[in-house]
Amino acid sequence: MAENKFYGDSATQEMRQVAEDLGIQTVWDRELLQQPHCGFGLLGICCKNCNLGPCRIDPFNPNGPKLGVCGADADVIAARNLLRHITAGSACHNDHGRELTKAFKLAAQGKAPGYQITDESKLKVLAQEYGVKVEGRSPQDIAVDLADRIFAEYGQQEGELVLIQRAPKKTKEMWRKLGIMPRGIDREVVEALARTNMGVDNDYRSLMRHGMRVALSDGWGGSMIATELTDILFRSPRPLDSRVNLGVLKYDQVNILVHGHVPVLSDMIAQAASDPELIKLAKEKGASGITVAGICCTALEVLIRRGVPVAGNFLQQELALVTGVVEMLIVDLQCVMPSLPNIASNFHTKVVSTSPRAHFPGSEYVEFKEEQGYEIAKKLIQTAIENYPNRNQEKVHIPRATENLISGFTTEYIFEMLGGKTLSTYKPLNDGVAMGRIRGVAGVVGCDNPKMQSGETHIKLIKELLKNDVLVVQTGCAATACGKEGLLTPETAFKYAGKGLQEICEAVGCPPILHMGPCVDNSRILTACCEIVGAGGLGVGLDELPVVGIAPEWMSEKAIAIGWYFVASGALVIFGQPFPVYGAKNMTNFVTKEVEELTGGKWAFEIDPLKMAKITIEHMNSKRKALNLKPMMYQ
Ligand code: SF4
Ligand code: MSK
Repeated sequence: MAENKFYGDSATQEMRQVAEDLGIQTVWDRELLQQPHCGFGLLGICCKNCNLGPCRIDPFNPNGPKLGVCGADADVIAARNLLRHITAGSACHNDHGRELTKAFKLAAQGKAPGYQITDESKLKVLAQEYGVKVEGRSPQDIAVDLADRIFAEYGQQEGELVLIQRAPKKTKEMWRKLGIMPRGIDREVVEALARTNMGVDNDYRSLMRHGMRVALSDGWGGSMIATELTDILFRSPRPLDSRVNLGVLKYDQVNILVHGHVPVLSDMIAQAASDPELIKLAKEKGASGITVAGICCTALEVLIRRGVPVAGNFLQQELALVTGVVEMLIVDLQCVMPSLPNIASNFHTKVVSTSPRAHFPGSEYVEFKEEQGYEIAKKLIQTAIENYPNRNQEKVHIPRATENLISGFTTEYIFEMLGGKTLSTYKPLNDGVAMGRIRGVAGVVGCDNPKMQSGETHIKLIKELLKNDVLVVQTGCAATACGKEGLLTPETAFKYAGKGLQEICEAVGCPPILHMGPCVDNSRILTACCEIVGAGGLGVGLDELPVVGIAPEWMSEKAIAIGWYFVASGALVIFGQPFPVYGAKNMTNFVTKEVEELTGGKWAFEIDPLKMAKITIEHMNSKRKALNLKPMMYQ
């Protein structure tokens, strides 16, 4: 294998070579074939919202069209397109929250035997926020009422979301003043689609204001609901050890991969895999046991609660199959490449799709129903075991690379970590920031993207942030990228942390990078920011905090939605590559400058990881100055 022919972590490089040797096309090959990507698309100035078009604005030719057939200019076209991206991304998270609510209600009613309420204290806190009576009632009765309230919030037409009330007063007043406080969850999505139809909302600023409302209904609505209910159903995470990268797959075991996002499925597979009957069957078939590992965010759901190893992030989903040792790949939805059944056809691997929302031609379809969750999971695992003898040993290749990682830091656990069990406070963190030991907090999140360096952007960025005393919180595939580099172990991370950050981490016993879970758990970052404001000394609104959100290798519309709910909540958000907006001058100005006057947050686009770090540090410094905090202690 030629050294460094491919970029990325060593397992990715190794498996890309194997794929090439087998003549299997992967995401990197297809990305190359798309180059150069369409300039109009990249700039956000093509529109096919009606049959007067499709239209495109031509910024390259002075005599080219500057308006669509209907008269829409570049700003309107880019704003409508962007609003549709935000909406699709939010819809995914919101629908995920709906799925959790459904499973939660069925569990409470005793109709989904494999599921149960495991965190009663969190249930009570959430129920009280939703105005559900808790005193003298069983957890099941509380949960049924809570589920109904949440379902009603999806269809709510007027008023305000419940969980957004967690935000500081100043921030909520800003949203009300701007008219972007979300009224319901589904209604904001529907209104966004209506507004972007030809000839409805023709003002880019108004379209963007609604974009923020939709995004807020995701972050403080659907995503936060998903996080809360997942904790209540499947246990609230606490830090635990596990392993990451393709080397977690085993030569002598039945390997089952779960891929997608909604833990209703993956958790049940993880549970059923330790069923003695199934382990016995695996042994009868010649395997030494059953390995369940995950891809993408569903991996992180079962990682943070059960310590299930992570086989890989988004870009590694195809490579995982190329190992030739995967007996079954079980998918639900989001970020699941349509190419998988075709790649699996080169091996004995069975691909099973399970969601009525997400069908994959070439896969088997087994609809997952919570009512029979455990039975279905068992049946799927049994089929995977029966497939083990079909493995073609000549095609087997597992890369060695794996790393340890620690994950499972929640808003609540950070309380405990900082204040001990008796003292519930974020104050030590705030003091660390105020005294100049910690510069600020950066959320390094999002996907991995073949247009970038397959994870390397994350690594370079994070090392630079740590060096400059920035505490890092992570979710999603960005976290997996850092895990693969060994950065999610306290020892490795300490190697790179500045002196001030090290002192705080040592004093409170936390690593300088906190893995908080999958993408929906970006809602934990929102609630942690609320706690920081609540602990005092760092301003009274979210916009005053020295925090920055960064998605260095974003690819999904969900990342756009997440970025927007942070911008609407007052944060600077940096994307490695711009979302399609640069062809529209006023829109570019709006997202990178003007929006700051409205919410305190804004966008920056920068591909170079060291420059990303510089923008982050400068932004934190300016927030520190505005708060009149002490200079950084050691720099
Ligand atoms: Fe063209 Fe306007 Fe129709 Fe878009 S909505 S395709 S810009 S005519
Ligand atoms: S899975 S949205 S590639 S983080 Fe959440 Fe990873 Fe991005 Fe999908």
